[in-house]
Amino acid sequence: MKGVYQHICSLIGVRKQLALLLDPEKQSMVDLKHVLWLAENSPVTMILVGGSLVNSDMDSFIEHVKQYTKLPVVLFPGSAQQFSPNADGILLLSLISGRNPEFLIGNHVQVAYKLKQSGIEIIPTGYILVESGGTTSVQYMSNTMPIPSGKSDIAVATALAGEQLGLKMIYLEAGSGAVNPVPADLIKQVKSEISIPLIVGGGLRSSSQINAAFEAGASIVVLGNGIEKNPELLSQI
Ligand code: 1GP
Repeated sequence: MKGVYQHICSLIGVRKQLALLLDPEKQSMVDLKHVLWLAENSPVTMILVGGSLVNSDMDSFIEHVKQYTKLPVVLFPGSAQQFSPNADGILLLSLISGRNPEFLIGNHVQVAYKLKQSGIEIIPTGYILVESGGTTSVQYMSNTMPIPSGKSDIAVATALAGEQLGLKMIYLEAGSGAVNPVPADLIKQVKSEISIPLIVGGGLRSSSQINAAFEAGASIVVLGNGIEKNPELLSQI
């Protein structure tokens, strides 16, 4: 199989791509077998695994996920502790909207050797938090301020700087369970300035919100809470 990043890039402009976010702490809330069956029969192209607070064993969770799907499983770590060599890849997130050195480079230094030894695919990703109508877990846990949702010029310049630094994807994040998703106009403006894939997530709970994100230019839309609450949403998209 092609690498995950190459696979994502090859599908851009060909079809819409969803990423299903599974939080190991909330595994009891979903029927994993059923959700992954729905994912296999939907536009989902990868499974993301991670969360703000993960105490469960990532190795066994990913093993469990892989029993039910052939989709690539990619780590979406909320902290340096969230690692498993069982994953196919990792979104190596640098929180470029924030000014907390630990989330820009500190955590990365701590896990650099472990990542190299594991041999898993590394996808360097510029992570941009956008204000979404309330304090989100990611905002609180990272101790960073999101970019105000009305300041798309700052979001665009941040994404552009990420691309210029050599990051391979930009992730526009409203935060898990966000009151308001990233505004379509902001997605559109960021998309028009960058040439790397654009991931959008946070607070997307309906087909119309998901379609609006795609229409604005998202290459990949991430769904977490929306699927935990209503797995059938996957078959409606
Ligand atoms: C969170 O963008 C993801 O990091 C998904 O958010 O859980 O709100 O879908 P939701």
